[in-house]
Amino acid sequence: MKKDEILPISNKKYKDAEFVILGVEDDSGSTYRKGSRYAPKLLRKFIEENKVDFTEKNKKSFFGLENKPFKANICDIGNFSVEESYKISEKIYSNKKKPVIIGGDHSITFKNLKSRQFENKWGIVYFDAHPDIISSRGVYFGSVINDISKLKNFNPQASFIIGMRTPEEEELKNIKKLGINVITPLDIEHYGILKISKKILRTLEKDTYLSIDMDVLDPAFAPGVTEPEPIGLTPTQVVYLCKQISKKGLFGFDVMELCPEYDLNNVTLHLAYRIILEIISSSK
Ligand SMILES: [Mn+2]
Repeated sequence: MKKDEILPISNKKYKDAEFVILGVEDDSGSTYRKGSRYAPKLLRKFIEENKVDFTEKNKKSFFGLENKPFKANICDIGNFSVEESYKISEKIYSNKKKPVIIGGDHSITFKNLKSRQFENKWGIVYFDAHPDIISSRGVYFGSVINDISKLKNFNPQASFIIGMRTPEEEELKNIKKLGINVITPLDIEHYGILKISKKILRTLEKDTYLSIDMDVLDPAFAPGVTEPEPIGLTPTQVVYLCKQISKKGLFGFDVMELCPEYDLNNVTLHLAYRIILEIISSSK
């Protein structure tokens, strides 16, 4: 890995890092637009070329409402194939560190969670326009939540799908069967973000994983995704909720389904990077 392909927020060696960033260059689990495999490389290229630097030396070190300096211990280890990423995730988890995965298609979330030993009950917060809970087919980007539901100690009642707006009939049945919580964009509009956020924080387990499909955002903000759907969340809503959840504690997170070929002026890549930074900066 060349030095300019490592993100500027990488400030520690692996052994001293709490967060370990890895890109996974794979879109074999996608059946719609291909191209998310290029996202990790192009995101790094964009950050390097545009000098998007939020490290303290650049003085842009303040995040969110708390104006907290950006002080997390981070090691960016580069980009990998999906097969390589399983072993890396296993190591990250066994070393009690937190993976930050840049996708790639959404099936990578399940493929890497499989590498963790789940000793306690745990849940997921899944930001996505689609519930990805198909059960008639497995281990692809439409079955992620159903695949995850079979992992040890998974608690669907302490899990959320946020931003859903295009479920299939089969998926609505599976949501009910599993008992997973769903929050739609209209729920956020109706109840207000504070009320929604309190409900999420009340419900989560101590062990929580956060997964973001960039298509949870409205295509006006994030056109460069695999499967865009109108009537999505705003960046501020996503970041607000993610920061609250991150403050409570996460054992890892990912940002998936970026599709740079359809992006406009790299706005989706830029937003994805900022979301990653905001989550890390709020971590407890
Ligand atoms: Mn999706």
